[in-house]
Amino acid sequence: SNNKIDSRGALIVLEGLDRCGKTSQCSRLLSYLEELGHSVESWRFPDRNTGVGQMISSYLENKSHLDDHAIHLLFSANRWEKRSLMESKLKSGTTLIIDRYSFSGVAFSSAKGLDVEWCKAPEAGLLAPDIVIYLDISPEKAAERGGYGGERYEQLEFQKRVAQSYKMLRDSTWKIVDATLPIEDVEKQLRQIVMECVLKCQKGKPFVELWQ
Ligand code: NYM
Repeated sequence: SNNKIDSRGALIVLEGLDRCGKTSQCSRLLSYLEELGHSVESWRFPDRNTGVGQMISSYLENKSHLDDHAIHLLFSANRWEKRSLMESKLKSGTTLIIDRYSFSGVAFSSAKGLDVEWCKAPEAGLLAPDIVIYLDISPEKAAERGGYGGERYEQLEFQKRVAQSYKMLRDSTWKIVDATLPIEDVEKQLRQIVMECVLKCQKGKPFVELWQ
């Protein structure tokens, strides 16, 4: 409509099985972008600091029991309670690097047997990531890395089903990165993917919502 460029931050999501290396790659990306002088924050879901997040945390630690549908909706609510802050950060030019998002929500709940379309429904209207980076590792290799804590879902058989669920969620916004490569090689690939995306968003890229 006019020639004003709506520059904004990029919404970058990292996804993958437990122990795929997401969390350390997120913090490496954060320092990389900070060093380049970008305005950037790293977030994670679940955000265990909110009231909803504390209910989720207690469920994951096996300190409480919840119906599979109920916990699914709490994970979703935990994203909805951050939606407006997310949009205003992005609009003000801050890039967000997010450790897990709606794809974890659908992959983990549908791995329990919940209907995929039912799982996607409460995510509709959340901001769609500009890019989803999937750190690809087989469930067996992830398990070999050890350090599965005692949390719910951290079991090989379950992770195999999660991997299958993730596969059907892939679309054109996904970049699949081999997470079994040396950590520096993974980092190098992520830097490239992320910088390209950050520049695109700086030039003005319209927001899209899940799940279209
Ligand atoms: N998880 C995470 C879900 O089941 N649904 C969701 O919507 C999200 C965001 O929580 N095993 C699961 C995946 C993980 C667990 O995540 C806790 P983390 O990254 O270990 O804190």
